[in-house]
Amino acid sequence: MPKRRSVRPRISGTATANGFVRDEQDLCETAAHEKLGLSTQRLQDMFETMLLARAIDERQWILNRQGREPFHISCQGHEGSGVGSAFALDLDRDVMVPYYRSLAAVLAFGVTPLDVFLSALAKADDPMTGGRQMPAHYGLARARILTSGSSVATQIPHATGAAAVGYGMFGCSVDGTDPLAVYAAVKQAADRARAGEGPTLIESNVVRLTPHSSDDDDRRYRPEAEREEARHHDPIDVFRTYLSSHGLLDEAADFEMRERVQTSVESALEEAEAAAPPSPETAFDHVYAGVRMPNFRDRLR
Ligand SMILES: Cc1ncc(C[n+]2csc(CCOP(=O)(O)OP(=O)(O)O)c2C)c(N)n1
Repeated sequence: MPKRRSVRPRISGTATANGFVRDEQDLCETAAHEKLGLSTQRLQDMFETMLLARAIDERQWILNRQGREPFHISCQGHEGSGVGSAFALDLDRDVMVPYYRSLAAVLAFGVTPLDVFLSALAKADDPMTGGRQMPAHYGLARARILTSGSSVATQIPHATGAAAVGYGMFGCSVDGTDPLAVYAAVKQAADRARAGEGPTLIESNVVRLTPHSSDDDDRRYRPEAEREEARHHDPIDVFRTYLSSHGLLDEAADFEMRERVQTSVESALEEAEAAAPPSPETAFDHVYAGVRMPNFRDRLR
């Protein structure tokens, strides 16, 4: 897992009129990470975080099918965008406002696999909401992640509140399957903001590799060709290809990371499953001030 530390890479790419920082030629054919000042260690941390998100997510689908996690909404396809954005930010200063597919981003910000499973399995020790929210509603004060509501797009006013945004803002569009393209864009946005140049709207173009959630079947509404095409843009493959073609990750390191990730997922799940559920009497805690859930079991006696 990446350490909570800040980096200050220099962006040498040029911003075009619409603020698009990624020059296709530039980032695809020459070493983007060098321009961004990213060390091999940091790149491997990014990749491992993507693998960890994917492994947790895959485990969650299984838990859902086994009836152990009530609902799952997947991050698959969003790992590159999540990692690229989170790694470009300062974990000691910046605030994240995620949505339900932001697993890789929140892991990079300090959420642990155990936090994720405690939340997904609605345990009392779930540090997000104490087992009161649906799975994938990330929010964690210690990691500077604002709590997320279920209503679509409500994170936008939250984020605007946090960032004091106005209209007519600087914007750019990036390939969200490429963590380095997203990193470059978010780093530039953060640098602009810190220099007092205002907010940036970044459109991060991602693929969704799964159905909308565990409760629908996308074969009924998405053509096979479209689903197949998305699989060719799997951000994990995109980044692995990048790292190996630049000699930054060999087979052995890749294998070792995947083993480590699986071990971490299995042990976190084991611990989360053994954890206690919240007691029924605490159902109103943190929801209504000063209201205690009646003890129905006593009344039925
Ligand atoms: C205000 C509101 N209306 C409807 C829903 C139900 N809902 C949950 S996710 C979703 C689709 C969101 O689509 P998009 O933002 O494109 O993200 P995707 O899930 O496809 O990644 C809807 C309609 C909701 N959560 N909130």
